[in-house]
Amino acid sequence: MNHAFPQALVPYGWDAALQQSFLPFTEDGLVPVRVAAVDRGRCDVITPGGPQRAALDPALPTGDPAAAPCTGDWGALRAGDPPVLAALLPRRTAIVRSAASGASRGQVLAANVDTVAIAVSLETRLALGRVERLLALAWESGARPVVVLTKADRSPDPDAAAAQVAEAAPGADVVTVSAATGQGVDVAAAVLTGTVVLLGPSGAGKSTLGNALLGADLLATGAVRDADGKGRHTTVRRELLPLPGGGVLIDTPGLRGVGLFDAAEGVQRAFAEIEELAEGCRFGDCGHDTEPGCAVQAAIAAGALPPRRLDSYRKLVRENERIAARSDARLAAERANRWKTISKAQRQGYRMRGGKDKGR
Ligand SMILES: Nc1nc2c(ncn2[C@@H]2O[C@H](COP(=O)(O)OP(=O)(O)O)[C@@H](O)[C@H]2O)c(=O)[nH]1
Ligand SMILES: [Mg+2]
Ligand SMILES: [Zn+2]
Repeated sequence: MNHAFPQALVPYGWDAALQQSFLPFTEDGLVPVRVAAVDRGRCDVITPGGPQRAALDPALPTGDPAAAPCTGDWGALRAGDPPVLAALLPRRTAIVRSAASGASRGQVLAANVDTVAIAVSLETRLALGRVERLLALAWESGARPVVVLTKADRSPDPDAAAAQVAEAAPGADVVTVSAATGQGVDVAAAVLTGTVVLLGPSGAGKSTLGNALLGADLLATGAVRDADGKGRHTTVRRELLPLPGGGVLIDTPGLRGVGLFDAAEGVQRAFAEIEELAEGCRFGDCGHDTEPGCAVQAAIAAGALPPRRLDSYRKLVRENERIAARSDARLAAERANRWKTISKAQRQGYRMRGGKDKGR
């Protein structure tokens, strides 16, 4: 039996803990792999012997977008023609957004991510609400968020922009880069560690930054089409690329609208200063509105908290509650359906026992 440590997977993040959790699969003769991309019922995996295209074992939960294999997953590959991805290892972190359809399910964008780089272009007006939403998503995932302000060469005052973003990103590093001049790329490389995923709208400069970090033009980039800053969707799929200083990069296609999914804790962390202020409110269930003794309103009155932050916080809390209610409704419906199926089977059993069976 081969219990060798797959050195070739170390640049992709393989470590002793993964080796440990893989032991049962080693005994079955399976090989450790990292999933680079999943499409059309197949996947690209990195094996100790290089990349391979594999089929998905029908036993994998492919129907559930929250549990289906995705970029960044570690798994076990069964040799064959084609090789088959037979199982997934438990995820350390998962970036989950609400799936497009009905938003009652979560969809995993990437698994086992250590650092979420939120790309924000300084070329266009700062969309702080979007940054806050992505920060909540990132905190919820268990990964560490970093805001990367891109295209510094296109901004009249990058420092002022960085200060504004920092106010909307408590607890997160904010770095400023320009791929055009090379400014800040070394700082970004130093803070973006482990498995790094680039998130942000199309045209934000994710792939360009990715290439600067990779030290090679491996990712396709696209010119911004027009003045509204909407880019073309140049990045069509997620990929897994080892970084020269260690770590792995996952580029993503631009995310236009990202819905939160079950992200209450992520929202709390993204608005940590409001949560902290709320500790000082007179009422434990203060709505931070017109209640007497509200420490949050007092901070706003004193100019210590931008009112925009409270609005944004409220919006994301409400959105998250709405989606939680919908997914609760879906679970209840699934339970009811299961019950219907069970009682139907029982009725059929009763009919059989009742002698209506014609003896076939
Ligand atoms: N001036 C300038 N342009 C940039 C910079 N980074 C990216 N761009 C341009 O912005 C456009 C979109 O970049 P891209 O990396 O494809 O964005 P993505 O959609 O987020 O991957 C491309 O035309 C890039 O050349 C930068 O630092 N400075
Ligand atoms: Mg791109
Ligand atoms: Zn209050």
